[in-house]
Amino acid sequence: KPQIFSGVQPTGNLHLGNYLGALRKFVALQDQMDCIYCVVDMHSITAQLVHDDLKGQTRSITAAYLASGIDPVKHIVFNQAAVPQHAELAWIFNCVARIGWMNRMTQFKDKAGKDRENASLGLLAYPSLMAADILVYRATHVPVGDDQKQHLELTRDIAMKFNLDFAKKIRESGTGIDITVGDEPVHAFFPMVEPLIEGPAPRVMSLKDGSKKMSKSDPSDLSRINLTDDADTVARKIRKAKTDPDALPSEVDGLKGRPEADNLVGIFAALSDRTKADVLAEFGGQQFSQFKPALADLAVTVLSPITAEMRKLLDDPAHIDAVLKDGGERAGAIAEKTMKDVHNIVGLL
Ligand code: AQP
Repeated sequence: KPQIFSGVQPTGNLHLGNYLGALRKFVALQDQMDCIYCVVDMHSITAQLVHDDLKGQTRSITAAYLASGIDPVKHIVFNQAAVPQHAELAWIFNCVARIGWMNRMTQFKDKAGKDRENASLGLLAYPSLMAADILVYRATHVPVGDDQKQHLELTRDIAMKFNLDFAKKIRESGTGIDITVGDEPVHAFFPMVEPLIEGPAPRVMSLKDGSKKMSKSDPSDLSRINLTDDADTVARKIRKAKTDPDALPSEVDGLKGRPEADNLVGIFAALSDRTKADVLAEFGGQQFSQFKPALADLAVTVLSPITAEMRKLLDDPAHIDAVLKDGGERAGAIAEKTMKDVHNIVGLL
């Protein structure tokens, strides 16, 4: 049975991009697969080391998982630091991955900025830890937003190099699996992960600039819809969202060269589980002054029950901690087994 792994960093408030790129997909996949959803707290100290309330932020993302509808009993919800095997496997992957691979990552270039020499070593090695997060469970499918595509390709490169470099040891250990890479059958230890990115809004863009992704670190709060925004704020942000002067087209082709229009139609489609074509069949020919209020109503209808439930859950931090503890123990048991096999394959006594 395919196994899902994904995670969200406990940095800042979740926004609509995180919801549509990650949480909503997490919930939808629960019926089909075994899912492991992590709050990746160790990732959140790569770009900024000291946080005012990292524990509180971890509880808040956990509350968002639960409020969105993730079932922590049927599936696993936990925080990364509770399972030390993530860091242990990341160290081994640091020795598998090449420095050149890391230097090419666009997220590293964006987050490190011009002063790259001064970025933390952890920020450079972020993709190794992400590969370890996934592969310590030998997960096969990873629901993420489009911005994580490059990191998942690197995860495949790391898995592939490990599988090839240790091919003889993997065979001798008897712990390998038969997979196909391209059309080639390969006896491997780590699977080749498949990203699950598709959907009408794989990369939700800033409300102020259709060429930039919606992001927690954008200095303008008007650029994003936070999960904690009240109905008036959501409506105001959508009203003020950048658009062009033309009416909405009737067909998807008409969105080409209109990034802001494309973004808002994509958001509407994703929030209502429809295709962009379907949304344009309803709104094509209408002005943004008509479309924006409908989008605001839809966003509030979808997000406000989640926000309300999150607030309720956060009133009982002991419950959240109990969910994380239980999830950490169950995740830890799987990770421990993988690391025992990895030690054996690598030759660590
Ligand atoms: N704009 C987005 N559209 C679609 N998906 C997105 N994700 C993030 N932004 C968008 C997805 O959310 C999940 C969690 O990502 P993360 O914890 O790594 O957070 P992030 O990517 O650091 O979030 P931000 O807002 O982009 O933060 P900054 O500003 O720090 O870079 C992932 O699945 C991601 O793809």
